[in-house]
Amino acid sequence: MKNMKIGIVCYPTFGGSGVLATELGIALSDKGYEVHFITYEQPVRLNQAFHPNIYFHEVKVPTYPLFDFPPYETALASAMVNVIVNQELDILHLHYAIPHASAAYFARQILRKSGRDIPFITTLHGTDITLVGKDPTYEPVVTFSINESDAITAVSDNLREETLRSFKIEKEIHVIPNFVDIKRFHQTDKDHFKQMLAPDGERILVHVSNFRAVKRVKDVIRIFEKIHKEIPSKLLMIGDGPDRQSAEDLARALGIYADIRFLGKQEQISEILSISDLFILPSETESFGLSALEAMACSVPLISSNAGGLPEINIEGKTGFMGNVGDIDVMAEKAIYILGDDARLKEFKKAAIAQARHFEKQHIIPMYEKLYCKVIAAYKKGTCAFTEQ
Ligand code: GMT
Repeated sequence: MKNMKIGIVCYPTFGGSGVLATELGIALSDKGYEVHFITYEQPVRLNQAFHPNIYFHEVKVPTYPLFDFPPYETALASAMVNVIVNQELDILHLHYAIPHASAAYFARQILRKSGRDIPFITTLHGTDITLVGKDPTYEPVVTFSINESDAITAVSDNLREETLRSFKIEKEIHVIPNFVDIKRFHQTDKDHFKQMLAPDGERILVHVSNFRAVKRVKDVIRIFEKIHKEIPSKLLMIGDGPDRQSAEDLARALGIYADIRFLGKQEQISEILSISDLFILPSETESFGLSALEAMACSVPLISSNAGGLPEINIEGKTGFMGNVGDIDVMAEKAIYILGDDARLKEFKKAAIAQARHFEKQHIIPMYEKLYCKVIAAYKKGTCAFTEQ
C-alpha cells in the first residue's frame, strides 16, 4: 500500500520504546509514508532534523482542581479520534501497551458509532509486560486491550514467551526485533573527544539508560571499580533517572568519582559511543536492549547480564560476555579480559558491528510494513500485495 497513513502513539521520552517508535516513524517517512505522531510532547529524536512527511499531534491534558490525576488516557483517546478522522489514517501503531492499547480500544468504540473504523497494532516493549503490566492494578485492562489489538508484536523471542506465560493471549505474537540505522550509528573519528576524556590513553567504558532500578546502575559502578583497579580506565554515565544520585554517592564512597563522568541526558549518543571501548548493561530485566544495539553499531562490545532478550543480541565470547544478574565479579572479570589486550579488543569490536548489521533498519522495517499491509487488508477484507522496496 503506497500512500499509507500511519498513526504512531508512544512515550516521547528517552526510554527505549519511545526511541524505537520515533526511529520507526522516521524510517517509514523516509520511505514515503505519511506518519502522524500522537503523544504529549515532541518525541526526543524527532527534533534532530526536519521530516516533511512527519506530523506531530500534541495530546493536551487540561488540569482542573478536582483532578489529582489528570486523565491522560481520556485525552489520548480523544486525540486519537480527532487525528484518525481528520487525517484519514489507515492504521494506528501503539508502542508500549499501557495506556496506549486501552485508549485505542476506546477510540475505536467511538469511531464505530459513526461508521468509521481502523485497525490497531500493539508493540510490546518490555516493562509494559515484565514489570508494570503484570501488576494486578493493570493486568485485566492490559490483557483485554492486547487481545483487542488487530496484531501484536514483541521485540524479542524472550518477550513473546514472557507475555504468553504471564497473560492469557488469544492471538499470535509476531516477533519484530529492535533495529538500528547504521548510517547514523557508526563509529566516527572523534579522537579529539577521546583525548579530552582519556588523555593518557585510558580505556573508556560507557553506560546509557534511564537510571531506573531495573538498570542496576550501582552494579555498573561496582563493576567499573573492579576494572579500574586492573586497567587504567574512565567511565561515562549517560542518562538520568531515579538512581542517578545513589550511583553518584556510591562512586564517591568508593573513591572513583574522579574517573567517572555523569553526563546526564545526551542527544548525540553516537559521538560518545564512537570513543567508547566497552558498553556495560547489567539490567535486572531487558526485553531487547536497544541502547546496547546502538553501541554495537558503533563497534562497542558488550558486558551485560543474561536477563530477558539480551542473549539474543550479545553473543557470548564474541560480541562480549554475559553474567547472571548481580554477578558483578564475573562481569568485571570478563570486561578485564576484553580490555586487557589491544588485539583482542579489536576482534570484539569487529564482532560487535557485524552482529549489529543483522539488526539494520532495512532488514526490520519491511517486517512492520508487511504486517501493516496484512492487517489493513484483513480489515478491508481485501488482499495484501506487499513487495519490498
Ligand atoms: O528500558 C528502557 O530504557 C525503557 C523501555 C521502554 O519501554 O521505554 O525500553 C524497553 O523497550 C526497548 C525498545 O523496544 C527495549 O530495547 C528495552 O530492552 C526495553 N527495556 C526493558 O525491557 C527494561
